[in-house]
Amino acid sequence: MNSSVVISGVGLWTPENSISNEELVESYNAWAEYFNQQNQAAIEAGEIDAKPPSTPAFIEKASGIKSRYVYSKEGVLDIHRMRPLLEIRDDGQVSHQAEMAIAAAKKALTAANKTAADIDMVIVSCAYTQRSYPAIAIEVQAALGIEGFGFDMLVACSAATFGLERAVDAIKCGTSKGVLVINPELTSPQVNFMDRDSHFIFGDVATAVVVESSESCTSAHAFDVVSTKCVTSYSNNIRSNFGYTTRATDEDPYAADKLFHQNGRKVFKEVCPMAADHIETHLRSNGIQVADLKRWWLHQANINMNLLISKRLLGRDATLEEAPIVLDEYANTASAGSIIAFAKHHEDLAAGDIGVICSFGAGYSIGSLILKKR
Ligand code: CO8
Repeated sequence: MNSSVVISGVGLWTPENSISNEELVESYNAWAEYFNQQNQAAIEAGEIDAKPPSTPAFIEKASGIKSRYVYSKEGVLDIHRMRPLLEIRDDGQVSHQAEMAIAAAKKALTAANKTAADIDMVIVSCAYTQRSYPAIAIEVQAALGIEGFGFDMLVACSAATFGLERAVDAIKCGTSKGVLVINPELTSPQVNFMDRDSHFIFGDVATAVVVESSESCTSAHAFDVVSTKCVTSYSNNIRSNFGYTTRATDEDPYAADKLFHQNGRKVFKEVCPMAADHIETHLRSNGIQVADLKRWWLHQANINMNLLISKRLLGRDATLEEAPIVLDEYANTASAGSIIAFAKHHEDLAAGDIGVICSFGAGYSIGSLILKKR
């Protein structure tokens, strides 16, 4: 029998702390009131705009988000700080992002029925890494006792799917026997909690996936990777200018443009048709009809985007069973969103059932994997 590349295990690590819309808005509104008081003269002179209040009702209606998890809750709701407080760790201690990655990786290994000896490639792929080098992936590799190599990848919201494509190709080519693709999405340090348009969007989480050959697979819940497809198209509508060169430009390293910012409306309008077309083309090129899909593990940025994409393809609303939503609880977790949906909603599928993982976001970047339950 021909061997195939399989996803044999997935791990999800969820932080202990969460912040509801109500808590977040109470803090933002208190900060906005304080800002407006402090800047009353400039606001009255028309030099700066007053900060408008945020509302939980807007957030839930516009995005479907009800709460988000945070790696560190300390400092986020403090109106004199408005950013998380992370404990300083020295170089000999495990870094924050590696800690998240290791926790998710261990769960994925257990789910895949594998040990460190079965893995020889570690990809840490996410929207940001907390340092440039040594790679977080190499720190994780060492902590787990994996021989071989590791590297970091950054592709914003499509980091997980793009990393998985690299893993699938490595198994296909025979350059690796087992790959861990890990997405430690520590987004909260990059969220502008003083911006009402985006303060509610993101949450922290870590996911991990084991990719191997069907020949070595002993997992109870494995999926053949039928096909992968990645595409990018340059856009400035989702951007962060954070980077190591700021020091050399004498700019404010904490300015709003150094944090996540976007033109959300444009993103919505441009990315929905791109993602729908991408999924349809990918399925068609593999001789699969949209109606054949049992499950859509879609990127979790906005519930209205997911409804629009699935409706465009199906001609009707997808049910929650077909296209599960996790963003109500997790918010947008950058590249991890579609993998959380997969982690929570795959064990009920029967042999032969087909599903698609699809991410879409900054770049723009879109990545999809067509999976078939073994
Ligand atoms: N409370 C109350 N009112 C508000 C608020 C608020 N918090 N925010 C805006 N409003 C008001 C606006 O001022 C506006 O008022 P008016 O009509 O009077 O001008 C009205 O509400 C409507 O505002 P919008 O047009 O902005 O609202 P939308 O319905 O478009 O919803 C969204 C905004 C939710 C942002 C929506 O546009 C959206 O989800 N778009 C898609 C965005 C998206 O998917 N982006 C992907 C980003 S993630 C990614 O790519 C990864 C990046 C890397 C990770 C980064 C980690 C930090």
